[in-house]
Amino acid sequence: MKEIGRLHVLTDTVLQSRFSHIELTKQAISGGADTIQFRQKSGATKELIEIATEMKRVCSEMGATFIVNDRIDVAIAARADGIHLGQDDFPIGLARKLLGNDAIIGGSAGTPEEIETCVQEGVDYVGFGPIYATGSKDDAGPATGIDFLKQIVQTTPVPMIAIGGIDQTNAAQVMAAGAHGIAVISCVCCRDNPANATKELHGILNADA
Ligand code: TZP
Ligand code: MG
Repeated sequence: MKEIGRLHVLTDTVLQSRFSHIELTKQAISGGADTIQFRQKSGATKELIEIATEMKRVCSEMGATFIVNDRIDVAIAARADGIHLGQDDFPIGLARKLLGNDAIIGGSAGTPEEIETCVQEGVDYVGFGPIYATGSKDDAGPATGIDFLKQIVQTTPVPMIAIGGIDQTNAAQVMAAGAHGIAVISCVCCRDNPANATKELHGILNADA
């Protein structure tokens, strides 16, 4: 059975430039992140592969799952554990054929229809949101709200990773709504101390454990 992490940190060097993808990876894992997603929308492919390869090495050494956002070529080259694909990205079914059954494939969805598409195409988890308003993604769409998450989680047959505007103040509420886990950018990457910020989230997610 493929294990899907509960605390996904998406590394970002556009919203902030104090920490590199590698530094964020190390800090987030040391703070308790079980999944790191390399999210970089621009740059030379060769450079993306170099960064991803180092991130994969760090993740393996520190025991975290490594996912690449969007770029299946980079995921393959870096031997990532999986890929996260949006509705208009590389087709999920084709990614499965290329990466095989062991790969973790996540899909983004913001509506029940998009969830259905992801599930039919064979995702291992759905990244659902934005749950709350976010300034980290220009085309994120309207916030779904916590009540809708609560409702949609009941009928979704794969783990739901909630995303969008989630931070240390509302993560408990999101988990209580039935999400399998959370994915975050700014409340870790944009904080002075990403490791401590992750630790706070980890504490919230594991409060009942
Ligand atoms: N997909 C939906 S919302 C979002 C993505 C990548 C941005 C999440 O960033 P933040 O800073 O955690 O709101
Ligand atoms: Mg995408």
